[in-house]
Amino acid sequence: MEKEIAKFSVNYLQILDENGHCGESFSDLTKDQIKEIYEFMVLSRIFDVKAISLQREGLLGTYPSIRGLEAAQVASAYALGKSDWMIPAFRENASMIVRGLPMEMILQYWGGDERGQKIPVEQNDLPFAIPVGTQPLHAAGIAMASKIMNDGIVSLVYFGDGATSEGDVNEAMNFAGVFKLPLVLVCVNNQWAISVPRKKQTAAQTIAQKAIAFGFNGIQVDGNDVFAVYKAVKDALEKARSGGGPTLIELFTYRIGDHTTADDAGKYREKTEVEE
Ligand SMILES: Cc1ncc(C[n+]2csc(CCOP(=O)(O)OP(=O)(O)O)c2C)c(N)n1
Ligand SMILES: [Mg+2]
Repeated sequence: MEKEIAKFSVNYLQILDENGHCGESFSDLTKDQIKEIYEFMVLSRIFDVKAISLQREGLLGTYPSIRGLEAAQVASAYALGKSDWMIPAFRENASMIVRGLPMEMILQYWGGDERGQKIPVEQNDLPFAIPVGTQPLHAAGIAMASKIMNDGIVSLVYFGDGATSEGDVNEAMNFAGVFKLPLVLVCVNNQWAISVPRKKQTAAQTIAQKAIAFGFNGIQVDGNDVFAVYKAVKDALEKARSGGGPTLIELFTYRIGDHTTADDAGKYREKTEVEE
């Protein structure tokens, strides 16, 4: 006889609608904090536009744009505590700005000088990880150290939708689940990994649901909704800090620009998709 022994569901979080309207007032942030987040988003957009023109002038090497990803990066980094660890992939320019790394250092790095990623020792951030999907294992190690030392520090690691096809990312999630690590795994699902669309990374309906197989919670969040991103990350950080273990947060968003300045997305995706 066959019977149902387990049942799972995946939630989606959205607070702002697609026109930027907020149904009920959002009280997790003060007016001053909301203004500061907005300033970081505008600053990140200006940084991005400037970086692309510097690259076109030959002053930077290859640069990965964050256009459209400002809410995802700014709100998630903003939710972190000062001594929490931020472990980026290679695209988290805005997260680094929020964490306080001087913008000239970020430009220095994309200009080919690795000293631009020499993170000040008092800042608990790792440098960009260019090899796709390697950094979640580093993050799991850092979170394991926090657990052993019982220091109340939570680690947050970013990776892309493409990175979820790497074994390393799945190993990190498995390790985090088994050892109930204070780790927040943020998958920035921008729908593309260079020219490979999200549907070719996994047959699963969501990326969030992958957490279920590793024994912890996964949630899909509107990654363009700054309040939803903040709330999901803040809740996951609190849960991790109080011994509740890891959370996988899928930030559902869109890579508006090319993969990097070395790419031409017009060659492999429809204009209508980008417009939509
Ligand atoms: C191990 C490894 N394989 C391949 C590459 C080349 N590469 C750079 S970015 C990228 C796609 C990453 O896609 P995703 O994880 O969705 O991140 P996104 O670029 O969308 O931010 C690939 C294949 C690499 N840097 N490292
Ligand atoms: Mg991607």
